[in-house]
Amino acid sequence: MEQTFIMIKPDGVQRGLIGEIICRFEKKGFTLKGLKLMSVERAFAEKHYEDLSAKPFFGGLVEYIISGPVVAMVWEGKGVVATGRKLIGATNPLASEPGTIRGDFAIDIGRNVIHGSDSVASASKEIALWFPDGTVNWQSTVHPWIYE
Ligand code: DAT
Ligand code: MG
Repeated sequence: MEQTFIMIKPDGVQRGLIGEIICRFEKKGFTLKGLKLMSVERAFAEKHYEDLSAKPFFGGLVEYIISGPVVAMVWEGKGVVATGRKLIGATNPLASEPGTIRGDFAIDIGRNVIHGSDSVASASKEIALWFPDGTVNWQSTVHPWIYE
Protein backbone atom coordinates (compact mmCIF):
# COMPACT_ATOMS: atom_id res chain seq x y z
CA MET A 1 0.00 0.00 0.00
CA GLU A 2 1.19 3.51 -0.84
CA GLN A 3 2.79 5.65 1.87
CA THR A 4 3.58 9.34 2.20
CA PHE A 5 5.69 11.45 4.52
CA ILE A 6 3.84 14.26 6.28
CA MET A 7 5.49 16.78 8.60
CA ILE A 8 3.75 19.36 10.77
CA LYS A 9 6.14 22.31 10.66
CA PRO A 10 7.17 24.36 13.74
CA ASP A 11 4.36 26.90 13.26
CA GLY A 12 1.76 24.11 13.18
CA VAL A 13 3.15 22.66 16.41
CA GLN A 14 3.35 26.07 18.15
CA ARG A 15 -0.18 26.96 17.06
CA GLY A 16 -1.70 23.79 18.47
CA LEU A 17 -2.70 22.31 15.12
CA ILE A 18 -1.28 18.81 15.64
CA GLY A 19 -4.57 17.22 16.63
CA GLU A 20 -6.57 19.00 13.92
CA ILE A 21 -4.14 17.90 11.20
CA ILE A 22 -3.95 14.28 12.37
CA CYS A 23 -7.75 14.29 12.56
CA ARG A 24 -8.10 15.19 8.88
CA PHE A 25 -5.87 12.34 7.70
CA GLU A 26 -7.54 9.89 10.11
CA LYS A 27 -11.09 10.85 9.16
CA LYS A 28 -10.29 10.48 5.46
CA GLY A 29 -9.46 6.85 6.18
CA PHE A 30 -5.67 6.87 5.92
CA THR A 31 -3.65 4.83 8.41
CA LEU A 32 -0.93 6.26 10.64
CA LYS A 33 2.20 4.12 10.37
CA GLY A 34 4.79 6.35 12.03
CA LEU A 35 4.68 9.37 14.34
CA LYS A 36 7.28 11.35 16.26
CA LEU A 37 7.78 14.81 17.73
CA MET A 38 11.35 15.90 17.13
CA SER A 39 13.69 18.83 16.62
CA VAL A 40 15.99 18.56 13.64
CA GLU A 41 19.52 19.82 13.12
CA ARG A 42 20.39 22.24 10.35
CA ALA A 43 22.19 19.58 8.27
CA PHE A 44 19.15 17.31 8.50
CA ALA A 45 16.76 20.06 7.36
CA GLU A 46 19.14 20.87 4.49
CA LYS A 47 19.13 17.21 3.48
CA HIS A 48 15.33 17.05 3.56
CA TYR A 49 15.07 20.10 1.30
CA GLU A 50 18.22 19.39 -0.77
CA ASP A 51 16.30 19.65 -4.08
CA LEU A 52 15.59 23.31 -3.23
CA SER A 53 19.14 24.25 -2.20
CA ALA A 54 19.60 26.63 -5.14
CA LYS A 55 16.41 28.58 -4.37
CA PRO A 56 16.70 32.08 -2.87
CA PHE A 57 14.34 31.11 -0.03
CA PHE A 58 16.37 28.00 0.95
CA GLY A 59 18.17 29.65 3.89
CA GLY A 60 14.96 31.02 5.38
CA LEU A 61 13.20 27.70 4.83
CA VAL A 62 15.89 25.81 6.73
CA GLU A 63 15.86 28.39 9.59
CA TYR A 64 12.09 27.95 9.84
CA ILE A 65 12.21 24.14 9.95
CA ILE A 66 14.85 24.13 12.71
CA SER A 67 13.12 26.89 14.72
CA GLY A 68 11.11 24.46 16.88
CA PRO A 69 9.87 20.90 17.10
CA VAL A 70 8.11 19.27 14.17
CA VAL A 71 5.82 16.24 13.96
CA ALA A 72 7.04 13.63 11.47
CA MET A 73 4.49 11.13 10.25
CA VAL A 74 4.01 8.32 7.78
CA TRP A 75 0.48 7.87 6.46
CA GLU A 76 -0.64 4.94 4.36
CA GLY A 77 -3.53 4.35 1.97
CA LYS A 78 -4.62 4.12 -1.63
CA GLY A 79 -3.46 7.27 -3.46
CA VAL A 80 -2.22 8.83 -0.21
CA VAL A 81 0.58 10.86 -1.86
CA ALA A 82 -1.67 12.80 -4.25
CA THR A 83 -4.66 12.93 -1.91
CA GLY A 84 -2.44 13.99 0.97
CA ARG A 85 -1.29 16.93 -1.17
CA LYS A 86 -4.95 17.79 -1.81
CA LEU A 87 -5.74 17.73 1.91
CA ILE A 88 -2.74 20.02 2.44
CA GLY A 89 -3.55 22.54 -0.33
CA ALA A 90 -1.40 24.71 -2.58
CA THR A 91 2.11 25.75 -1.51
CA ASN A 92 1.06 29.39 -1.14
CA PRO A 93 -1.67 29.42 1.51
CA LEU A 94 -3.33 32.45 -0.07
CA ALA A 95 -3.89 30.30 -3.16
CA SER A 96 -5.01 27.24 -1.16
CA GLU A 97 -8.71 26.43 -1.23
CA PRO A 98 -10.68 26.79 1.99
CA GLY A 99 -11.19 23.28 3.33
CA THR A 100 -7.54 22.43 2.83
CA ILE A 101 -5.11 22.58 5.76
CA ARG A 102 -3.11 25.50 4.38
CA GLY A 103 -6.28 27.17 3.08
CA ASP A 104 -7.84 27.02 6.52
CA PHE A 105 -4.86 27.70 8.78
CA ALA A 106 -2.13 29.69 7.01
CA ILE A 107 -1.42 32.95 5.19
CA ASP A 108 2.29 33.26 4.36
CA ILE A 109 4.15 30.81 2.11
CA GLY A 110 7.01 30.73 4.61
CA ARG A 111 4.63 29.70 7.43
CA ASN A 112 2.51 27.13 5.64
CA VAL A 113 2.13 24.72 8.56
CA ILE A 114 2.72 21.37 6.87
CA HIS A 115 4.85 19.38 4.45
CA GLY A 116 3.73 16.47 2.28
CA SER A 117 5.72 14.37 -0.19
CA ASP A 118 5.11 15.34 -3.81
CA SER A 119 5.54 11.88 -5.41
CA VAL A 120 5.77 8.22 -4.48
CA ALA A 121 9.54 8.37 -5.16
CA SER A 122 10.13 11.37 -2.89
CA ALA A 123 7.87 9.80 -0.25
CA SER A 124 10.07 6.72 -0.04
CA LYS A 125 13.21 8.88 0.09
CA GLU A 126 11.75 11.08 2.84
CA ILE A 127 10.41 8.13 4.87
CA ALA A 128 13.88 6.54 4.75
CA LEU A 129 15.44 9.83 5.92
CA TRP A 130 13.00 10.56 8.76
CA PHE A 131 12.27 6.98 9.88
CA PRO A 132 15.62 5.16 9.48
CA ASP A 133 14.50 2.55 12.04
CA GLY A 134 11.33 1.83 10.07
CA THR A 135 7.66 2.37 10.89
CA VAL A 136 4.98 0.39 12.70
CA ASN A 137 3.54 -2.63 10.91
CA TRP A 138 -0.16 -2.83 11.75
CA GLN A 139 -3.50 -2.85 9.98
CA SER A 140 -6.59 -1.05 11.21
CA THR A 141 -9.59 -3.28 11.92
CA VAL A 142 -11.78 -0.82 9.98
CA HIS A 143 -9.79 -1.52 6.80
CA PRO A 144 -12.66 -3.54 5.18
CA TRP A 145 -15.06 -0.66 5.92
CA ILE A 146 -12.87 1.76 3.98
CA TYR A 147 -11.73 -0.43 1.08
CA GLU A 148 -14.01 -2.74 -0.95
P1 DAT B 1 5.47 22.23 -1.08
O1 DAT B 1 5.80 22.38 0.38
O2 DAT B 1 4.07 22.64 -1.39
O3 DAT B 1 5.82 20.87 -1.62
P2 DAT B 1 7.92 23.16 -2.38
O4 DAT B 1 8.42 21.76 -2.21
O5 DAT B 1 8.00 23.76 -3.73
O6 DAT B 1 6.40 23.28 -1.87
O7 DAT B 1 8.69 24.12 -1.38
C1 DAT B 1 8.99 23.70 -0.07
C2 DAT B 1 8.67 24.82 0.86
O8 DAT B 1 9.50 25.95 0.56
C3 DAT B 1 7.25 25.35 0.78
O9 DAT B 1 6.33 24.60 1.57
C4 DAT B 1 7.40 26.75 1.27
C5 DAT B 1 8.77 27.15 0.78
N1 DAT B 1 8.68 27.87 -0.49
C6 DAT B 1 8.37 27.36 -1.71
N2 DAT B 1 8.35 28.30 -2.65
C7 DAT B 1 8.65 29.46 -2.01
C8 DAT B 1 8.78 30.80 -2.43
N3 DAT B 1 8.60 31.17 -3.70
N4 DAT B 1 9.09 31.71 -1.48
C9 DAT B 1 9.26 31.38 -0.19
N5 DAT B 1 9.16 30.12 0.27
C10 DAT B 1 8.85 29.18 -0.63
MG1 MG C 1 7.68 19.95 -1.77
